[in-house]
Amino acid sequence: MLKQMIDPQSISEFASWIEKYEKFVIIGHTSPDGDAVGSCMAFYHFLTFKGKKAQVVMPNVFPDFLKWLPGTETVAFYRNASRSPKNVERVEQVIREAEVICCLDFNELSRIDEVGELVQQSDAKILLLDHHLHPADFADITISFPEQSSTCELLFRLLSDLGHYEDMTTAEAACLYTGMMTDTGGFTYNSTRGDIFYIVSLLLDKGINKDVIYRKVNNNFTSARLQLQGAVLSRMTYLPAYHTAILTLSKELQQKLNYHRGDSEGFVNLPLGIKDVIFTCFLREDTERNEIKVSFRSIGNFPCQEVAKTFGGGGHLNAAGAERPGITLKQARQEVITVLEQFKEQLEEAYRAEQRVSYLLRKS
Ligand SMILES: [Mn+2]
Repeated sequence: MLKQMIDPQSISEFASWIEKYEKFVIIGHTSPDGDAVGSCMAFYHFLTFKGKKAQVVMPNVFPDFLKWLPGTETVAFYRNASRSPKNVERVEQVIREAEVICCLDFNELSRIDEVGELVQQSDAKILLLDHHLHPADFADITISFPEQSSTCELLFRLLSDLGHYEDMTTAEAACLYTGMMTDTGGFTYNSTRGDIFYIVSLLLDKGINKDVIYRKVNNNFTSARLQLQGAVLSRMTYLPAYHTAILTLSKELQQKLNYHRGDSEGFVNLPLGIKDVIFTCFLREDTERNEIKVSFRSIGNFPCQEVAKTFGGGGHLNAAGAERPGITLKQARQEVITVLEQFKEQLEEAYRAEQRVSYLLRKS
């Protein structure tokens, strides 16, 4: 049995909205990932099953490896590659007419850019369902559990609490599984609780093929993308004294290897595969703006957001980023190395702590 987490009052209030209202809009965050698209599409299937008029809205497009998710052909994008005003009008209209707006996988309206202003102007009831820290106070019902692996895990709980498990389709289960899988890196982090796997087993009982889902999401690269990865890795700077590795991607290399937006997604994680590396940095020269995009990742308790702050950026403990306008890639790399010196003791401490972490899950 799943332990009840969501408070019964939120559940019954949302159930009453389903009774009362017909027009639902479901919104995921800008640059939607597997959890955003998965949770939005699962919610769309659920509300459609309930006989509601449901429309998923995304601030911008999601990557190709998520297009197979059932129902994505119905999504309305505020911005797409062609920036057509027709899209904007369509989104403005559905949000204007919405009676209920469901905000999934983000914690504040700034995470959905211009769409956030439309939500603010709307009179619709708002549900926020999310697992990011510090949810802003803009919803009528806020269901926020930062310790959940994913919004999809939380949505599974909500749908079960609403008595929907019996009627859940394979399509819905596939959407929910995708979000749980992608937000935990294929169940390699943020996923040490047993009930995550209990939920997975309930999703498998709905007939999904998790092996195929894994392949659709992860084995979907072009050969050019893999070649780009090889070129970036061959230029890696490894700094054992700081337990750090830095990757760079110049404009020149992007042109040479026919780079497309999103092709370097996930590169920042690659050096974490090196024994003894606990902190990584990926620097990419932007092709549109004169700036360097900076991403950081760490494992354990080394705080990425503290490093990002010194570059005017921000983020979380294990993932953060910044933008550095008006400098070269070389200068950016030198800046990082200089800052690493300030964090040297913290890096060493975090590295030592990581060595002490046990494979045994201590009950907290
Ligand atoms: Mn998420």
